[in-house]
Amino acid sequence: MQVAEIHAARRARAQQAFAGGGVDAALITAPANVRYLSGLVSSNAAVLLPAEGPGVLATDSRYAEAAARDCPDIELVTERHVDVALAGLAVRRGWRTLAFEAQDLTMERYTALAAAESYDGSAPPELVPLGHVVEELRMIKDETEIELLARACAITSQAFEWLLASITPGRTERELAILLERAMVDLGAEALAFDTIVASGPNGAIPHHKPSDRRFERGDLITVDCGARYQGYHADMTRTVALGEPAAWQREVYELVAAAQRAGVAAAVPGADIGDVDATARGIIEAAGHGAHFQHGLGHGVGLQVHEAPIMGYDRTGKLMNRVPVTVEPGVYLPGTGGVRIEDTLVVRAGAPTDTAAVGTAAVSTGAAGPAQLLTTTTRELLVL
Ligand SMILES: [Mn+2]
Repeated sequence: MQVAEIHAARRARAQQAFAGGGVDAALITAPANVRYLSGLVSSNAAVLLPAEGPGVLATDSRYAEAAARDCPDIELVTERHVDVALAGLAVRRGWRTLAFEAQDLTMERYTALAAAESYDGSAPPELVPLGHVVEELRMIKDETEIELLARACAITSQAFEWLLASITPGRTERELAILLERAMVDLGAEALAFDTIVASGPNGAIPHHKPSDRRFERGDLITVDCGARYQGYHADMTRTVALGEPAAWQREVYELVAAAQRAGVAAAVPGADIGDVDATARGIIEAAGHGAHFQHGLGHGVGLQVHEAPIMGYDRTGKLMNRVPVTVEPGVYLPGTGGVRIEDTLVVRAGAPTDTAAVGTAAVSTGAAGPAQLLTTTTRELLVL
């Protein structure tokens, strides 16, 4: 399938998803959703999708050339106020009920969209929330998307493995983060998927610690949470390593988190309830008396955003499906003492991918761990440096 056809097929699926709900057209404004439906990467763009028939893309003059090049199959409007331009077009075409993405539109932009002055004498459209229609479509990835995600994850694993030689006493968290980020870019990352976390010693107890000037010491556990972005797709991986021979408690906590992580990966199968997957991993940590030391969710979807549907937590419902990439990232955090987190990005699979060569990863089979396809491949054994 040509790239333009992929985006046209996605728009058709989005139309099917909201058609029949009494909505004449949908205004898509969330940047990742606009990119998913049009192929355009822009900080100021929107897509107008009627319930039936071709859609319209709007962006401003800074992106007009890219839009003409990358999105040749969709009508293009070049305007600075993309929401109002497309809503005006909808009204002129008789599409009176307009669904909008309440999760994205600010109050200020909504107010402009609802204002009579925006419509040159016509009545404004009736605005109704669309819901997370496009985010739900984005959950299940096609093999092309999985290939890009696999590339982002391969860069991440490779950069991390290169970094291990630089984890030495006296090095600061900030220095290590910069070395890793540079390595990911050198290996082909277009950007970072998110700000790198390096948490050493007692800082390991803070799940989203910001790298500081603390110097590594022998006896530290060091948690590194990192990811490369490749053609829009975000990798997410965490490893915890020991600097010097670990104390008994460090090894014990590590083995506990590793067991919970393996169980979570094994439970991530098509049809599994996401609350149950969380509970499977969490139950192991709770049984060891550390339930209170694992307060975040087990994982999340990854794709055009680093955190996207499905969010896997103890208070979440929904089912995993074939070709849904997620992270599995349990942790144990001991305030004032330290912590361990182990995280992989993986793809929920009903079976092996049809063309493993195209997916570009050696880690298709996870053996006893279950049928998931692990995209981040660095060892999960405790590395003692
Ligand atoms: Mn994550």
